[in-house]
Amino acid sequence: MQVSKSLKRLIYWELGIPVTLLIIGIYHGLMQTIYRAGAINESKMAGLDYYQGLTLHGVINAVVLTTFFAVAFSHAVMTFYLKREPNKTVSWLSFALMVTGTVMASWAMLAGKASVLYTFYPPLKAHPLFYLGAALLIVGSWLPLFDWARMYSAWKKENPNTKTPLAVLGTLINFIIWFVCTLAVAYEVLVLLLPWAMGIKATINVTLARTLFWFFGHALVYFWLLPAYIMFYTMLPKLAGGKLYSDLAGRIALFLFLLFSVPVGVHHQFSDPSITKGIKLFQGVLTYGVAIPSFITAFTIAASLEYAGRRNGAKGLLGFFAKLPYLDPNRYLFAYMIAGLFLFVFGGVTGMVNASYQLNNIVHNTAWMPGHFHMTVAGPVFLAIIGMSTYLYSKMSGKRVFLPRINVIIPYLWVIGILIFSAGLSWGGLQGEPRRTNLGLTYLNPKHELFTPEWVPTTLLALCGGIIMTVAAALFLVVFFGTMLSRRREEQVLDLPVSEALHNEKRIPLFDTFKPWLVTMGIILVVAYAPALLDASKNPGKGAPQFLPESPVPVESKAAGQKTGPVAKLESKP
Ligand code: HAS
Repeated sequence: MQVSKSLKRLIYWELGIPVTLLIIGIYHGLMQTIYRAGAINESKMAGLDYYQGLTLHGVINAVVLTTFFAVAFSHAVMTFYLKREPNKTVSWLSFALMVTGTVMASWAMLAGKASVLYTFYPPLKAHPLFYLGAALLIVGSWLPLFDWARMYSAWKKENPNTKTPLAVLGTLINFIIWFVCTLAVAYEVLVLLLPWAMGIKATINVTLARTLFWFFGHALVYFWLLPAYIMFYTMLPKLAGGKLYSDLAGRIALFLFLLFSVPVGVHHQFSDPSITKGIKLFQGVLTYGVAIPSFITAFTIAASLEYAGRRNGAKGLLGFFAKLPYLDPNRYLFAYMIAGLFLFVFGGVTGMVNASYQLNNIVHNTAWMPGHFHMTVAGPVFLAIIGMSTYLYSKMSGKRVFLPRINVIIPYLWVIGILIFSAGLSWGGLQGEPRRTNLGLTYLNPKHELFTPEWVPTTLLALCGGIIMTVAAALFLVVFFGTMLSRRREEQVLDLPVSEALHNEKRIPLFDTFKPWLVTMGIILVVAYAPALLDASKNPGKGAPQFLPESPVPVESKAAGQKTGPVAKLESKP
């Protein structure tokens, strides 16, 4: 379909800005693996220190890129399916707020005034502009939801008995989750962090801040994931040459995300002392609930791929795997999606390990954790984002994809990199290798008393994976910007692949309306979170020992001459 110049421009900017920033995000990802492998024994390189780099890496890749993309992609989906455009003023105002917020936060990070990582846990303190910037980015991304709701209700009035298109349903659900979960982080920023960062309040309730953050933080991961799921359900079967196995399965999965995405954040706080065991158990059980829609997705998409493979001539039980268009440059989106799904099998399994209260004790805050999340957010999510960014830009600008054969191998190269990288991290994590630590200064520095040789192979493996990932990401940048710089050769259109459903079940009103789901969501949220927030408010904790960026050992223990960490462990062995 044809769309206005204004919408085209808006989508180009919303895709182009975060992809440009990704250059910084990727550079700092590679630097992480280099520091951690002990190849650098310094606290900074090229004027940027380890924690500053890690903050830039997390904020740009996991927050800025994902949020800008979700808004751009959702504009495209809503316009394409509802055949009407979003309001210009609202969309550009949302864009302006997101850009202003990003500039403010980027300044604070680059100036070294906000090395607080993407979770900005207190007592780490950032410059007020970092918090304000984050708040503006979020508020900017809220605005389109209200406009899309208006577009949707106009469409619904004209089509009262037609099923809401699955992609539209997914988009609205995603942004409702986003709106609800970000209310908590907005409260954390405006009421707790900003007054403290500005010196108006002297102290802060760290546990409450963490609990509010994780109310937002786990739902955030589904806000990242749902655009990819929308692509898997509504585009992948068609690209594979088949049909979506069941439309109803997709609807059920999406509504389950609405119920379970938010009330599970305490599973990030299993080790926090102030929250009682009952709440941890309850949210642990709900965490298994939030895996159900992903299991539904795994079976539905596998069945859709099997159908496609058989249609393409496959025989035998698993022969369909051999009849899918893995390397077709004209259907490169298939490559990005199948590669992401493959990684998500491992991302899902490691997530189930994290969700277990007992196993979590072993892996919490170890390198296992980035191993898990690089197979989720840097797996299906990142691949869907970069593949779709190239696709949307190329279609809407009428420019052909630059280096199409390279483009189709990028996702597989990325998969190889991530598998090696995450294997190193997961292996190291099981041996106690900590996350978020400049290992090159201590544990991976042979001259240091904390040197831990067990982590040499694990960090080297992660370094090898990191180099391959960097090559894949650099190739993506060449393809994306190469496409931007090439000449227009085709008609400029907004066109998305649309999968028909093999089982197109008749419309069931419960799965085509939001009210009962929103009410149930509210009830589960209150039951899961009221006691957690009460606990956190009542028990602020007695305060953590002080750490300095250059050492994983608390200051007091160092002053008292005590050894901690693996050295202490080894010395205490009989
Ligand atoms: Fe997670 C920590 C539990 C999913 C991201 N997670 C994190 C962190 C991040 C993150 C960033 O319970 C770290 C936060 C921090 O900085 O501290 N996670 C889960 C569970 C799931 C899960 C149960 N996580 C995700 C997704 C993420 C993500 C999705 C990003 C997008 N996670 C945890 C827990 C922690 C945690 C604890 C805290 C740990 C701690 O101690 O700090 C589930 O949603 C996973 C369900 C997924 C599945 C997989 C389904 C498989 C599919 C693929 C099918 C493939 C096909 C194709 C059909 C059940 C759909 C096959 C093709 C071939 C060619 C073979």
